Amino acid sequence: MAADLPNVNELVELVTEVGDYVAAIKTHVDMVEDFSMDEWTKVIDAAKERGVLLFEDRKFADIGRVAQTQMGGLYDIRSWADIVTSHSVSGPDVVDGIAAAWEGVERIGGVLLLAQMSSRENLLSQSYAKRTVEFGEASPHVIGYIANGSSSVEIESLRSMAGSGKLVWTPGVSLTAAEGVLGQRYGNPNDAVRAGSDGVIVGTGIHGSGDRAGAAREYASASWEALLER
Ligand code: 6AU
Repeated sequence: MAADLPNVNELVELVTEVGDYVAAIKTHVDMVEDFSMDEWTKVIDAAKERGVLLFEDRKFADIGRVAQTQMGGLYDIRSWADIVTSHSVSGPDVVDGIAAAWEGVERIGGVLLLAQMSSRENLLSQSYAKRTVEFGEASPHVIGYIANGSSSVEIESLRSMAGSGKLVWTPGVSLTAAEGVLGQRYGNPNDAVRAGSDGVIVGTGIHGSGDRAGAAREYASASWEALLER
């Protein structure tokens, strides 16, 4: 679940409402207006209480040494995130930098590499996705890939490149919308899972709903039913 909300209390409320229906809470910690490490502990505790993984969608993209440092800093992502996202544009060492940061605080976590994107006219070509999967295969820290949830064809292609040893998680899914704002594209969660997605990443479809727990339950059951059909 993509918890794209701008303050800590709202995030805690959301985690409390939907925690039973989701596997992970995906955050963008740098959009939180009232961030302090003390306040953030409330989000960490709410996720822990419900057995939900914390997934910081940081989309690292720098050289390994800098990514290692960026896992610390004000947000100290290394101390609470179980999963982070990273681009592969800078080469494979970005993943080693992220892993070294976790090692430095005696934690381990998993990296999801962006092999595709859901936004229109993005530059992540098929050959880029293929190289990304090769980087992922060579690293024990890469647990899977982000694929374009709005396209069954792209998900199928990524799944066939990735095999069954790594996860494929897909943003860009909605039960109601085909298009989002500012170039976001959506596909149906059922189609995405049947095409090979192991987990749909839903933001607006849940946090923008009048009944957020009900929406989370609907996305969970749509994914589960599709998985049984796969
Ligand atoms: O359901 P939405 O459109 O409200 O939110 C989708 C979420 C956002 C994006 O930052 C993220 O998914 N996302 C990503 C991720 C997960 O890395 C990649 C991408 O290609 N498209 C995308 O929307 O929090």
